[in-house]
Amino acid sequence: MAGKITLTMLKPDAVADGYTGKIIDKIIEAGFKIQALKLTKLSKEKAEEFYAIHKERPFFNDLVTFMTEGPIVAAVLEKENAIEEFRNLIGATNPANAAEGTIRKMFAASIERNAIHGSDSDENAEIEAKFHFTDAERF
Ligand code: FUP
Repeated sequence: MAGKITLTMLKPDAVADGYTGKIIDKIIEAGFKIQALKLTKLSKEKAEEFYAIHKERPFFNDLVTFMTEGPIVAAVLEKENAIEEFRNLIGATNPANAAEGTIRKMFAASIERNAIHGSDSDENAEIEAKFHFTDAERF
């Protein structure tokens, strides 16, 4: 499966603002197959674990608070060259720098509240997919 999957989270801002359907539609239109999908909510501990790589960064506490403020939609997505293709679809981390037509450009308010996550490597995609889903939940 190397190179074929990415893990996304529609973040609490996007879900609360009612963009779930529109964002999933864009993902499917872009040619991604949904392997797994759920509405869930991160606990403080799980958010800290997911973003552990950013533990020492000044924005870490605000990031954890934001990611736990409401439900998220987690999904495993499958496509050839999934990591790069999906990061192109969602756009730059800061929506102010995101290209026209990207998900962050269309639906995100700021770098802190940027609507959507995409894995940054094949290795992390598998780790993040297992973080959210059991094998039995993936199709
Ligand atoms: P990305 O891979 O695009 O999700 O971005 P990063 O892994 O660099 O950052 C993870 C999350 O930390 C971002 F989605 C939002 C948050 N962040 C900030 O709040 N401030 C920053 O300066 C950088 C990232």
